[in-house]
Amino acid sequence: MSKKILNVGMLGAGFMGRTHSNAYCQVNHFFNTPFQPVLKACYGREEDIEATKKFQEYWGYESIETDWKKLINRPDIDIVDVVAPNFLHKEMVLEAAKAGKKIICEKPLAMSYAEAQEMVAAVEKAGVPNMVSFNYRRVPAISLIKQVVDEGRIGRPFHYRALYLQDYTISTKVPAGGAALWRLSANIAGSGVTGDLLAHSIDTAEWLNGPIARVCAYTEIFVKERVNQETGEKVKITIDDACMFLAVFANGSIGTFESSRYARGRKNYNTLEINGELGAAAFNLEQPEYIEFFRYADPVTGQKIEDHLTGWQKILVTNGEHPYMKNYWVPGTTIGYEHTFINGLADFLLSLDKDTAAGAVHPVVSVRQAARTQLVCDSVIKSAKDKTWVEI
Ligand code: SOE
Repeated sequence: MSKKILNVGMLGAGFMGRTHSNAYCQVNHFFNTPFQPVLKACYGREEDIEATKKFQEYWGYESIETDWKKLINRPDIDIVDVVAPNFLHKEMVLEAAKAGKKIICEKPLAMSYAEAQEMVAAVEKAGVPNMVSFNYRRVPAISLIKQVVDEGRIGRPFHYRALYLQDYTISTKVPAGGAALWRLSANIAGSGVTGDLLAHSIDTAEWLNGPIARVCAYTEIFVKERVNQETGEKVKITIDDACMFLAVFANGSIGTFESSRYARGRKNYNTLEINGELGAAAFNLEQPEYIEFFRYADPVTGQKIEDHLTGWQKILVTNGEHPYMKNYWVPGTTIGYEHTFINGLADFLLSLDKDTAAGAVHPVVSVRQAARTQLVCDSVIKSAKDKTWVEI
């Protein structure tokens, strides 16, 4: 099948710029999408030009722009991919919607729910295809848990538990601001671990277990001042270094969420567990090809399964019948972090064409859905600030 060219404009050249660029390069090696992405142009600030040139060279972008508005409005750009720091997401998405471009945006969607609402209005008015990159939904194992929940194998859910832990900001010498550490500056990132890490946990939780109805949170800032990498001055840190919250889901189950960048030893420890009447399922990103599953009762009869081998099972999610896996290697061989972005992009590209849409494993996470996650994040921050429960 001859593929239709889709020219990509990448707005950012950092870590997420790499994960998204790789996905465009790889997607048609594994999925039969009707489009051929072409890495047409990437954006970087004038002062970051050397780093942007390296990025261009590594990934094969045809050109560089140092003015993101110019890049968005170039007639040869079809997809605008927003991977710039969070404070730029809104303006970039609004401009891309105005220009009628297809939009992919990194999480968190925005700095606040108010911004997110503006973005939803603009994108929906323009009627352009859009996706927010909540990549962990595209881990085959998490996707299998979604299937297990939808099949009724968990039954009535009681508990949901999520952890998202890192440890890279423990040293007081870690500066704030600058290309690598903008996540520590409130005016650039919006929030700390809540928007950066818990947004993932919340997105996955609501996908698996339905909407969160109310939250009660506590946040902490462990290092209150840091040197700004760009100005050399000491700045007050106002983002949440750690956040814990209790949640009540609309389905009556209750949840705990914990996130920190001070969890010594934890690098990208992203886990979840759901416990229901008929069964339970658990996932840990450090063993991404497995789910753990506890089968208590038959979802059809509701009867306890009598078996002397009852207990948690560790299931290797690499078979062709597991989500996404038929597109990769032979059973038993594994895939990794970068494939979550490839899987998400495949779903996006397949869903752009009515003839291939049914081939997408999951619907994409729209800007509207990501705004909902933003609302939960804002409610968590508000709850911590006001020291009270917040209804969502
Ligand atoms: C932060 O360190 C970060 O890169 C997040 O921004 C990503 O969303 C997460 O998946 C990995 O950690």
